[in-house]
Amino acid sequence: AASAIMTAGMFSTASGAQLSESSLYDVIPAPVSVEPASGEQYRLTGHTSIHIDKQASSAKRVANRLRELLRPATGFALPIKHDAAKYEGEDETGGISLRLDGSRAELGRAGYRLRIDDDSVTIRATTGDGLFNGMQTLRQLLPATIESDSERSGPWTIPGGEITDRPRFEHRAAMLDVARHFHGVDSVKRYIDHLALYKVNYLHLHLSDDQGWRIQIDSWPRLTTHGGDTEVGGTPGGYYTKQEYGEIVDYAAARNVTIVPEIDLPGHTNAALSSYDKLNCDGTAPPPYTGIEVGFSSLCIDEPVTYRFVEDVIREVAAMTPGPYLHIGGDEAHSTSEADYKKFMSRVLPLVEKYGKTAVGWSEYAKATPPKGSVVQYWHTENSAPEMVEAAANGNKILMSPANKAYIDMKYNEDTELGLDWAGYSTVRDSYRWDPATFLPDVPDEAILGVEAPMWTETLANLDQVEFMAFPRLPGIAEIGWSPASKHDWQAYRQRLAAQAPRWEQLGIDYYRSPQVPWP
Ligand code: TNX
Repeated sequence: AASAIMTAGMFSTASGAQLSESSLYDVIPAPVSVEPASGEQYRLTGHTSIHIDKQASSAKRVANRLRELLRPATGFALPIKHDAAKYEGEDETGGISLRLDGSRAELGRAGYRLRIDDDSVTIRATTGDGLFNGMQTLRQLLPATIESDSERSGPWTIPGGEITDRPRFEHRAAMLDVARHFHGVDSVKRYIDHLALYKVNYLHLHLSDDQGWRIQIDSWPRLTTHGGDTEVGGTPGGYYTKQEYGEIVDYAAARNVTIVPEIDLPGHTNAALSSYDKLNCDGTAPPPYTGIEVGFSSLCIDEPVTYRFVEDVIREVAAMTPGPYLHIGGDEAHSTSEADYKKFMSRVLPLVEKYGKTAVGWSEYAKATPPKGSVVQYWHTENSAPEMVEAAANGNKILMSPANKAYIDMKYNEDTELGLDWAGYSTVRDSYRWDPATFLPDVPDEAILGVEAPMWTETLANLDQVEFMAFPRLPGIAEIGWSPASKHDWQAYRQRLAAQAPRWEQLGIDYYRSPQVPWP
């Protein structure tokens, strides 16, 4: 048994002494409570089946995903069995059980309890989301070769014990800028897979900017046929058709990820302005832009056509977005006067409400006093921000993305070829060692919605490059968003992070081998 456990935890700790004990701890984000049962372990075999309650469709969704995850490497059939009556008894099924009977008081909506002993594995939760989160933990407790897309020999052992877990913040997000460089459907799907592994549950897509417009809008077709053509550096861009966007939304939903679309307004709009003469104050469309400056473009604030345009876009984007949020940007509108900015936002914010969505905007839009319940995404680096304190007092929620901590497009150090450095270098430790609840000490904890790791892509032309910037920083941001503050511990984290590397290797992720981490 000991050697089998060591297989599971083989890369897990630098301190070999606790090897067999520690493998149940090798989970990112760190769970709330971990109780190893040394000596116990479950072994996945060709006889293992997955059990769900007969009528539980959300459990069915998770069971299907679990089977999809485990099948390629194990080669096992892993049949899904529907127990005849609603399950009430002990864990006597002998397989992996997914049960929607967890205690809500203890686990909340997205938490789970995972129990592993010699005979069975049971995940309990109150919702399919909770089961899904438990499944991702289970996945990380299997040997890294479970991520292989071809059959491997195992043995597929899982260390025994019990994990009880629930998220600190409901909102744990990543952003991908598909405007500066276009990233196609397959790339976005792959990024979603990475997010799911670390229980990140929102993906914000930055769908428009000066350099490109990436989402089909039927009422304004030139946005994509002209505005989608280009990207930074002058290489061909691209865009998502409505059908492709729907495919992304569905793929994400199946992995517990909600898409948050962003149409950046009223600045960052050169691609739109370039597509239609009539959107410009002087009636003349500017040429496409393929550089990386910001702050030079603005919609024409006093023209009625501007608001027909914005309403059409918001209506169409809202209609293809099942999630609650619509991000309207609002950042770096340096070519829009403050008075115009407020005038613009006061007309646009009601449109977001009209089409049934909650508005999200970058820091600056707080000055337009968005309605109660709207989300302000803090991207500045200062630890004091009176506008955020005021926004919180006005009933807004603050989503934390301070650029010096959460921007994973920042270079790791002066030798990093990719990325930008305007917010400073950001090491793996820097991006991990901060607390979203206390970064702005004057904003009350209850106002903090969660955390987001933006990935701007001025310098990132393909997903391989995106992955190099995301790994290993993204799992750290996921952990500070999910795990209780008491579990944030850099020394322990760097060990657990190192243990993820064999998994990334199986997944074909090219990551940065930071000297701060004791890689195997
Ligand atoms: C600032 S921060 C921007 C983006 C850039 C990014 C690069 C913010 C809301 N806007 O337009 O892409 O810096 O790191």
